[in-house]
Amino acid sequence: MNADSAPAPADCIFCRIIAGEIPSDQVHADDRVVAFRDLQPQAPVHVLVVPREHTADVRELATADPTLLPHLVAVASQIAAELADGDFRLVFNTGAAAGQTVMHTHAHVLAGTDQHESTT
Ligand code: DGP
Repeated sequence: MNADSAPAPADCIFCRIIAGEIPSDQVHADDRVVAFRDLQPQAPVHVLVVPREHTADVRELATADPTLLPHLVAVASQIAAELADGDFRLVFNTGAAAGQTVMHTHAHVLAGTDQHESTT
C-alpha cells in the first residue's frame, strides 16, 4: 500500500477480480494495471483499466502514484488500437455524485462505432 492511499476494503470487487477470485474477460495485464471488459457495456468496446494497487478514485491515485496515469492512458490507447479503430473515450467517474459505483480507481475505455454518444 502506498503511504497516500487508504487500505482497500475487504469486499472491493475490483481487488477480488485482480486477485483472480472473481472471473473477468481480461484483455490486458501487466505489473501495474489489469484491463477487463465491463459487465454492462456502453459501447462496442467497453473495457475498464484498473490499477492493481487499491485507491478509491483518480483524485487519490493522482496523489498516491502520479506516474501511473500516463501508463494507464498508454494501455487504454493500446486497447483501442487492438480492439477497435484506435479512437476512444476515456472516462473516470470520480465520486458517488458523479456516478462512480465501484470505489476502486478505474478508467472506462469506450471505443468502436457510435461510442461518442454514450454517457458513461
Ligand atoms: P463506475 O460507475 O464508473 O463505478 O463503473 C463501474 C463499472 O464496473 C460499471 O460499468 C459496471 C462494471 N462492473 C461492476 N461490477 C463488475 C464486475 O464484477 N465485473 C465486470 N467486468 N464489471 C463490473
